[in-house]
Amino acid sequence: MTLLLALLACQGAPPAATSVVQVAPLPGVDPAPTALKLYTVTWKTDPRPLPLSTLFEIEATLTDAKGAPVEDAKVRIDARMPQHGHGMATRPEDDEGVCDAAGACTHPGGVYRTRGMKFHMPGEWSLRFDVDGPAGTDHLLVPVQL
Ligand SMILES: [Cu+2]
Repeated sequence: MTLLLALLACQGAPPAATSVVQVAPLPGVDPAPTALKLYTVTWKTDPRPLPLSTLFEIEATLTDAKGAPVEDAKVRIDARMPQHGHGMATRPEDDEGVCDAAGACTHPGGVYRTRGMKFHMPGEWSLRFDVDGPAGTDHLLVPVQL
C-alpha cells in the first residue's frame, strides 16, 4: 500500500520544463563531513542553482581528515525522494577519472564528477555520496528541497 501511495504521489502533473527553482539554502557551498568523518566532501552542481526537471552534473572534491585531496577513491552519487520512496528516473554516471592501461583510475586533485542526474519532481530529495577510499567506506546525505 505504501508503494501504491508512492506511485500515486508521483503521478502529479510534471512541472513545466522551463521552471527553475532556487534551492534554499543552497547546499554544497561549504565542506561537509561524511557520516564517520573519514572524509570531507565539497560539491557543486552544474548548472547552478540546481534546476528542476533538467539534467545536471555534480563536481565533488574529496579530502581526507587532514584536508589533503583523496585521489584514489570511488565516489558514487545518487538521489532519492525519501517521502515518495523512489529515486531518479535517470541513471547517473560517475566519471572514472584518469585511468591507466591496467585500468587503475585516479582523480587528480580529488575531483569527482557525476553526470546524468535529474530531479524530476519538486519536493524533498536526499542526495547521497558513497565514498570508498583509503580510509574506508563512508557516506554523506544531503537534504535538498526543490
Ligand atoms: Cu516523488
